[in-house]
Amino acid sequence: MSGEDIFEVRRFDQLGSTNTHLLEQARAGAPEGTVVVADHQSAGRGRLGRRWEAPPGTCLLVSVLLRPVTGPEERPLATAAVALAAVEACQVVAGVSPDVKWPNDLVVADRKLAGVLAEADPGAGGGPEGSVAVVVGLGLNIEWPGPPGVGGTCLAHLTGRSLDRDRLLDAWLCALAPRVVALRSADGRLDLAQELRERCSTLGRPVRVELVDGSVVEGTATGLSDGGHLVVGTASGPVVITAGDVIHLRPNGSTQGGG
Ligand code: BT5
Repeated sequence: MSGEDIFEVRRFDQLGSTNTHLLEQARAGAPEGTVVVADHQSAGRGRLGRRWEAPPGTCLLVSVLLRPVTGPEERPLATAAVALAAVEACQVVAGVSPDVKWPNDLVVADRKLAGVLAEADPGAGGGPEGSVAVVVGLGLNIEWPGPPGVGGTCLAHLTGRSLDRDRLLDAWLCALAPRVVALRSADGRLDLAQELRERCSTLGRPVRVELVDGSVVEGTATGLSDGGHLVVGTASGPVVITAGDVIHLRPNGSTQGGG
């Protein structure tokens, strides 16, 4: 079975941002499982107003519309479902096994291979009662390692060969399908959280977490909650992080790469 038997895939040569486009479609009533893919984005977005950049045709730029019934406390698991499906697609198509750097990066040897952006729109109903639209976008570098200075990498550099974007898209959709089902049940969400723990290279590391309000938490990443939040052990006890930029520190406290 191909991924396009499971998801409704809409393809574009160019969009501002696949996430922005799909959020608009969600407001217009698009169903769960709608997928938007573009060869190029003129205004690709990262978190907190940052940019996602990629020359045309070099990156898998794709977003999926989910309508989870869960509350915001479990929303990180939607990011995890997309990231873990991307890990599996890289393994199947490229023989590359990235780690997940909490909350939203795929990394190989601490270099950023992909980023995930989840955005909720409570105004875009239309799904099961109590659900909101959550659009989750993935940018996966295939031929270009990202802008200079960001410490990125791409599958072509990691494998020494060029890879077919459509095969990666199809492998990602096939890997995503069971994880979207998992998001719908309490047991499935526990399984996703456990899979994330097993893949997450942040766990066990000394970290500095920069929170959205500008404050900083430093300590050791000791665990992930069942909702996918990061637990950092600090001098004053454990702190649960719901959102932030994680910098992996070397044991002597120097940095190893940021968001
Ligand atoms: C992310 O944000 O990593 C989320 C990126 C999500 C992109 C996808 S593409 C499809 C969908 N549609 C969108 O508009 N977005 C999603 P964040 O953690 O904030 O990281 C952003 C930072 O990553 C930037 O500030 C740069 O430092 C770096 N960066 C930008 N482009 C990159 C690339 N191609 N490869 C590696 N790093 C990059």
